[in-house]
Amino acid sequence: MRQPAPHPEGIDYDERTALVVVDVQNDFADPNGNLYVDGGEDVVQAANREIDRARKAGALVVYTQDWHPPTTPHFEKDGGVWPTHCVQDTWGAQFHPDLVVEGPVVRKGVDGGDGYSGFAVRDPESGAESATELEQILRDRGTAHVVVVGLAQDVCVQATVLDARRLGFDTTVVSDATRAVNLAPGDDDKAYRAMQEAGARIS
Ligand code: VGL
Ligand code: ZN
Repeated sequence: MRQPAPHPEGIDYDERTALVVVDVQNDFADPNGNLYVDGGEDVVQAANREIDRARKAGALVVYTQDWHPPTTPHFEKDGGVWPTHCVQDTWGAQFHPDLVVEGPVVRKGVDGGDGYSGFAVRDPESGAESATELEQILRDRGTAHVVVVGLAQDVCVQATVLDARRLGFDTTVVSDATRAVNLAPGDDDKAYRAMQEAGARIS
């Protein structure tokens, strides 16, 4: 698949490019958040910079929002791996107040599924995957190129990038507009490698 040439001023946005802003929510991006990602607050300004460039070029900007019920096997207290975070209608689930939000919002994890990728949710009991509305939103716009920013690099950004590649989108992740959880040291490097092996470009 054709990869766009690196551009000195960053990504070349156009009408067939969609910027996907992954989970820039208080629980990840605010130091007081329940699943604060180191440096998460820096992602807000970097994401806003990409959002501004995208909008000026007529590119679609889509947002994902981790949106869990209070009880879900996604959470440590209920048998999962994560501290409780992004519970529906709480402060932690709200977008960071400085994030410019103008575009469709795709919520994931809504019915207790894992919802790492913006494109699909996974039933934690059966493992069955079902699509969110994200792919259709992109197809309706004739999207060819997907640019991904947000949190966290080694979890939801990675899952979203891998799905974007699986679905055939030319895909770029903007490295200064994402940060990793690093539950295990080196998860960030592993994630970049996996994304590159899937054909994504790291900008
Ligand atoms: C995420 C852990 C759990 C993310 C979501 O947005 O990267 N990470 N749920
Ligand atoms: Zn989550």
